[in-house]
Amino acid sequence: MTEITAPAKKKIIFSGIQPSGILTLGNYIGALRNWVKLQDDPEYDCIYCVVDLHALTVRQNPAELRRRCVETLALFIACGLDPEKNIMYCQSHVSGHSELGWLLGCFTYMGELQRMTQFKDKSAKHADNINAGLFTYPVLMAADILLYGTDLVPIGADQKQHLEIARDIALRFNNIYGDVFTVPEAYMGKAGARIMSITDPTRKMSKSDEPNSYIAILDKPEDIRRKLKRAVTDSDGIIRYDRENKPGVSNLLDILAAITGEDTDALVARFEGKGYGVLKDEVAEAVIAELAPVQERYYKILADKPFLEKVMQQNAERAGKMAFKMMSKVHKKLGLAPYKL
Ligand code: ATP
Ligand code: LTN
Repeated sequence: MTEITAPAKKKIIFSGIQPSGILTLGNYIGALRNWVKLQDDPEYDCIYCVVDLHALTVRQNPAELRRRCVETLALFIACGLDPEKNIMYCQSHVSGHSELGWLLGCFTYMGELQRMTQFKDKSAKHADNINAGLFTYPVLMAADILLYGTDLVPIGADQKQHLEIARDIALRFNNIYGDVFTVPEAYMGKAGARIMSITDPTRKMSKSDEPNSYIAILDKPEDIRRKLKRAVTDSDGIIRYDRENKPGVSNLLDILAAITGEDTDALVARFEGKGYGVLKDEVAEAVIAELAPVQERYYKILADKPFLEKVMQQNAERAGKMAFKMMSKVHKKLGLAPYKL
């Protein structure tokens, strides 16, 4: 007799990117490229979010923010994410994110948030606007993740600390109320989890920094060549992988390794006896070739506003239904009065 078993439940993947600037090569290598790899894995259902509410922790120009949300979604698709296979939408279109953010804030300690390096970095950078949102940023991120029963969160190394808090909050909540949230795990690519700034290779490449410090996914070939020619290195002239003492050269090797799939040791051997100029040229050409098809698709997709609108609305609806289920469960567990008595 054949036994009939229920189909295994797929694991949920969730990740987000802020529409706080033009997406960088760091976002591409550290996040987007891994998302594309995951979409074809039959084990997972993937949810990718433009986290516009998070971007508000830093003052934004309204017209620019509105435009960037749509552009970011277009870029997701241009990078190879299929809107039929994945749920892709804007965070502010699903109210469950903010609602769960509030509720989880009541299960998060001040001391936990005070330890966050991103909070310390951003407070130093925006000393005139150290708002409470900047402080509770990780709680909203935890809400994003826990809202969907997420199993796996593809992120760059800079977000590891935030994921830890999301796990701690989930465990704390589950300890009190039973099994409500899935405790998520981080998923980090082997190479390129931390791409550094090209003008200061001791800091991570970041889209809200000064444009010469990053390579944007949409940069023109001549700009990529110019920026990489000026990339800060060191004066000893030897190509060697040593993140601590040679952060600039190591960053270039990391970028090349992430794009070509070669490992950094093999690259060092291949560049033996060569100068930094040769390395910079090769990195520039590899980056240009990698980004060219993305750029070509991007401008076509961006021109098709009805398509983008449909993707945005349909996907927000799908996400909204999942979020509603979780919110109902959370309300019940917490003892919030039901709408119908
Ligand atoms: P901002 O500068 O506005 O803080 P950001 O450029 O750091 O933004 P986010 O939108 O915060 O980018 O991050 C989106 C995703 O990209 C996250 O998973 C993050 O870990 C990853 N990421 C961002 N910068 C890098 C980087 N330099 N190297 C690798 N991954 C990165
Ligand atoms: N905090 C992240 C962006 C982000 C995110 C998320 C990433 C917001 N919500 C949920 C993964 C899962 C950042 O600053 N890079």
